[in-house]
Amino acid sequence: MPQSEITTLEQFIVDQQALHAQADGSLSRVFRAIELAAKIVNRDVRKAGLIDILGQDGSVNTHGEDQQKLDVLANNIFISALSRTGEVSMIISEENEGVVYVEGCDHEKYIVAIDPLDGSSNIDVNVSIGSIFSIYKRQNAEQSPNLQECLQTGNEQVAAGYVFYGSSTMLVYTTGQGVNGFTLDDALQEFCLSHPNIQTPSNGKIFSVNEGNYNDFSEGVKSYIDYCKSNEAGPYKARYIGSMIADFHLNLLKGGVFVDPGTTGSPSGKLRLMYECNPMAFLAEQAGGKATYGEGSIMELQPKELHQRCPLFIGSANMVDLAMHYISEEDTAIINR
Ligand code: P6P
Repeated sequence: MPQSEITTLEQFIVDQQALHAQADGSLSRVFRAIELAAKIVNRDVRKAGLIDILGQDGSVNTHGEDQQKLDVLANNIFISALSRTGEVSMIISEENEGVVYVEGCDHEKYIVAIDPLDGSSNIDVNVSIGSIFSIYKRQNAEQSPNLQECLQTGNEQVAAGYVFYGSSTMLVYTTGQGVNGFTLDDALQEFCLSHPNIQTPSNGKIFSVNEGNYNDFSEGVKSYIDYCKSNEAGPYKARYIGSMIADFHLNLLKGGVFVDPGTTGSPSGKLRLMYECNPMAFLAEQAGGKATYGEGSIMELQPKELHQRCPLFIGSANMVDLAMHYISEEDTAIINR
């Protein structure tokens, strides 16, 4: 790409800020922190096999899951970068049970929810992983920061995105004006605009679900999966990487549907609402796709607690609609009970 055609993430952030007369640069500073954290985590992910940061670090996270060394490292990197912006009062992280209150920042504008390293079970086997972020504005920055302020619906997000440590490293995000993808140029150490204005196809031929759970799915989900594998559907191609960002990104660009539904053992599914489902739903809808928990839009769900789980059907609009024809009301977890 000729030098004259390169748009770096930094330039894009500056250009975007210029479009909003009232912008004071605070959100731009948050994005720059996320960009820096992404570059540092990328550096560590790319050399994980060479230094002692593979494997488990011997602790468990708030959900009782073994923490990988890179999980903890990524979490510390993102929290440190966000805390130093002076723009963030609270951080929600998959790796922290409670709200992380940023010291000396009680009256700042933003709340950031992160999954610092999603897909961590794949780290040691060199399968793609990623970091997810979701940014909210505080409704009243004059008050003392508190947990209740964090429990906003996904419709309140001011920005969301992910960093995908795949065959290349990409940062994909939205501020509500479409979805743009930036690829890290290793030599320049700059994220460069590579996927402007991403629009996900309305239809596709890919479905992503962990069929190992088939017997524990509801009858509606089973019938939908049977449809995906039928001659009527084509059948669709089954693609399941086991890292949501990788599965989501594949379906976003090529057209398809990613499904992580409730099961008899876990009626609300496995994925977390605040820092997995909501940010991906924002991106999906901004790219022309859809995201539902089985009845309504994911982003309408009122969170009741930080690490709340919810079922997720996300991807190409027509494919999500078709999935919903198979998923009757009693099939989906009764989230709001
Ligand atoms: P399963 C990774 O740990 C993750 O949170 C998501 O990235 C991924 O989609 C899901 O879990 C995979 O879960 O139970 O299908 O292996």
